[in-house]
Amino acid sequence: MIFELIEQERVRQREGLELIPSENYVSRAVLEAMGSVLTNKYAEGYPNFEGLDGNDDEVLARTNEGHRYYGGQENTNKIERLAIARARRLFHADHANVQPHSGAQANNAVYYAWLKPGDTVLAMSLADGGHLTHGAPVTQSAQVYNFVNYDVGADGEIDYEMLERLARECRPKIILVGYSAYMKIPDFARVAKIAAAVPDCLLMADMAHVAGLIAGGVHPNPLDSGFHVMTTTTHKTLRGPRGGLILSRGKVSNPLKKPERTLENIPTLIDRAVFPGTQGGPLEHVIAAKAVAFGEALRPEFQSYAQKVVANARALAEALRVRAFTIVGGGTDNHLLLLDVMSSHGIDGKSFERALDRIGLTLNANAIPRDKRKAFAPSGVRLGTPAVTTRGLDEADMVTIADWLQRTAKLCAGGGDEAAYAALRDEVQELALSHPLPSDN
Ligand code: DSN
Repeated sequence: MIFELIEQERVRQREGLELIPSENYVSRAVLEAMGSVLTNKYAEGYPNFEGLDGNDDEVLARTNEGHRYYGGQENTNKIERLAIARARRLFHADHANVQPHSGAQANNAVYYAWLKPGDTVLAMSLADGGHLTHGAPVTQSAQVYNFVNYDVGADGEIDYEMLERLARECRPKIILVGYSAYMKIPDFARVAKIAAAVPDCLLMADMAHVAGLIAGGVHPNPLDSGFHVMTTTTHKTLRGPRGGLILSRGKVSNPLKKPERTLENIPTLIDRAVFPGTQGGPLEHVIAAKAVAFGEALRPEFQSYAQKVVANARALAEALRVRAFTIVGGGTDNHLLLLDVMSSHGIDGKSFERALDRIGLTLNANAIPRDKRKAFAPSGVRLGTPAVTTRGLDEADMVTIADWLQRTAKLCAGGGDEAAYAALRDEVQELALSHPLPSDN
């Protein structure tokens, strides 16, 4: 039963095109590492963190000791050391914790590592493009810590003046930059300067959406601009397995010994906050798949992939603009776009999402800044190019996709016609099937 459903999902992915900006298609090697016997193994604790500079062979030659609570770790220690070493190389970090099960777990671990209950975090509101885990009232962290929100301005950019004023007034213990629906490049150096005037303030970047663009050299790295910590998921632009990752700058020491609470010790404070602070056994099959994906991202081809993701997003934005779609912020500097389809076509985002599902194009309904509509039928949709670029689509294909979006928006606004939807579905399927999934190769 489950096997058949997985096969049906494979067919859905093959025959359709994925435009959700936080999704991607992994390689066969990543998929196989995920589905390996490593899922049988407990490995609570950490491998040894010494000797992680250098290439893979050097990392493996140096040590295979660890601080683990179970025997039989000769392979898991090596796998996790390689994952850590590759992540450090990819993101110029002093340390990497590869164990978070998700981006939410990664963010919560950083909060737990640095904050006391009631401490203030300055972050972007969910409504303006932030993330649930950045203090949305429904989350556990919002019950424990005091989240204060800055917004985006009318131009779609972070309101840096508001951020600076709030930092002065609230003295946050964390300033958090990083978003789920933001199309500009944050000015990390400007935020670092603001934070420098706040005592004991940790600079944290949640780069889940753009980590692959950072790895591919087309987006700045916050760790290069004075940020202490960067969290990310590993499955979006980074094109790895579903999971989380925490990168940090500072002194790396033995996680069994509690260090003094200083910004310098943040790598070890985070290790202790991940395990045993907020998680138990790490998912070594996922960590192996992360190591494979980091290895892929270290290759020169990945830089070319990242460049194409951004070029495709720009081409898609332009093709949508000339087809009268309203693009929030006027365009994009990264992999994603936010469209206000209520203002351009008089349809809500959820209806448009469902109409596109019928033709095999997948995206998600999304609120736009200062949206007056309810979350389940917001004014906008969010879409992006990481997955279709992996599939090999180019800028000319983005014009075709924009055309399908325009025709579907008209069908959706006009009540729809079954035959017209079916004809569009055939066109999408033909393009999709001519670009196999990477795991089919
Ligand atoms: N749920 C992710 C997204 O789609 O942006 C963020 O974690």
